[in-house]
Amino acid sequence: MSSGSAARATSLFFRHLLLPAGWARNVRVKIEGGLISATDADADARPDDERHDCGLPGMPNLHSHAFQRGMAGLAERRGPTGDSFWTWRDLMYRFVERMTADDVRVIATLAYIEMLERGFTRVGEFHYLHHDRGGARFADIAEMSGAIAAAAADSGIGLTLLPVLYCHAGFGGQPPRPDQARFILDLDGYARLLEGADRAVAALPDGVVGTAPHSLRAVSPGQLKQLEQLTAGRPVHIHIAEQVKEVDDCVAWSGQRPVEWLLDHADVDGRWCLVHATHMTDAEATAMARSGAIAGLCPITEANLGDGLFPAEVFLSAGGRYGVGSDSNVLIDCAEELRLLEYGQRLARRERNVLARGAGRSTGADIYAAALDGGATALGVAAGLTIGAPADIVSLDLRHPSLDGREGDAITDSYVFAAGSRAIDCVWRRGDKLVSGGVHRDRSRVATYYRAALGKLVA
Ligand code: NGQ
Ligand code: ZN
Repeated sequence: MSSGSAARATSLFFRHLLLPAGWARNVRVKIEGGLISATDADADARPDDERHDCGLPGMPNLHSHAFQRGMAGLAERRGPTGDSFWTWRDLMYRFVERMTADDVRVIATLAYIEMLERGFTRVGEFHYLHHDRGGARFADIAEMSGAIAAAAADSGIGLTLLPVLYCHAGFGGQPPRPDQARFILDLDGYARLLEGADRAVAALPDGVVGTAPHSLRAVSPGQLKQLEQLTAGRPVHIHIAEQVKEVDDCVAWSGQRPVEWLLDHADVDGRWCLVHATHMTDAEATAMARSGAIAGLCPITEANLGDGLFPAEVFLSAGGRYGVGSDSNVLIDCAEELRLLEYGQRLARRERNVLARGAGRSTGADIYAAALDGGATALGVAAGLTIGAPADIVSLDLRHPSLDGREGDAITDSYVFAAGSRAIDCVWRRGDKLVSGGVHRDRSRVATYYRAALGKLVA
């Protein structure tokens, strides 16, 4: 990533800018060393200011498995019997079998470029592909973590790396399946991986390393406790209650439902991100909200995999916080995640404007603000365009017919529900303009490598 423009002081001028307090007019944003040093509203543009119509803070993408971008669209053909999340997972395992560290790096770089083009400026990479083909150990246990960090560096996206502990095939410590061999670690290995991940991410300007017990299926209660001790103070992400079978298996194993079990057996607080948390009783949704944990919602993937619908109303009325993730990366698009989040609720409830926080409030603006705050918290960084924060900004072209003449929250509504990511013009990461006219500066070069890698993998 070139840091030419990030190094010196620059100023951007926006006719409309979404600041933490809401939309402001005629804002000069001063950027020094990639960080915001001032946001002056109702200002006059100066001759050297780079002028834009409209800017929003870049959205954190709190849950990604970057390598799955390589199989986008390749799991949509009906199989012999009952297609489900579990048959999809078998296909996904087969796809990952042949991937080298170089393949992962190239596929992740393209995925991250697309995230930047579609409104995300930081990614939480839930990273569990640790070993070489056939489960062979790399000389450096953090080789694959290094490939992810390199993809973040090459694309310019902010990275919160979440090295995953994956030990078992199911509840009660079931031995892993052969096709899970590339994921498996014990706690000693995990401790070494974490050190390697810290080293890999230290090369990035604002990298964060969290921790991720994969799921209650893959990690035993004893391992979860040890992991908590090993990783104190870091963001903790876990997949939970995504599928009904997982809930049933958890009840058969423990007598409790997954979210119920977790809240009873771990110190779940605001450092935690519970990814999916789809299948919860009202009591679980209320207790989860009160714990302060962030719900990691991935509407496009949850729809694609047939997971089910998050109990948003109960969760939000208990004060729950959420962010969004692109998970399987079958389609990468911030506005589309936010739109589908609301549309799922509308379809199920046969109501409108479900996620707006009260009468007279804008649905798009409330979802955008909630996902910004929840996503940043989950990824261990500050939210929004505040002084001292990285200048991670997405500009919209207000000449788009669906945005023409819009002001204030109507901009957010029209972006999320009408124009979508086609209205994205430029994207800055730490003050560096990576995307112009909706296209990342390295897209075509990286797409060439990507096609070569895929040509080999999808033969
Ligand atoms: C994953 N994906 O880690 O990529 C999982 C599948 C598993 C989702 N849960 C693997 N959507 O759950 O074991
Ligand atoms: Zn996931």
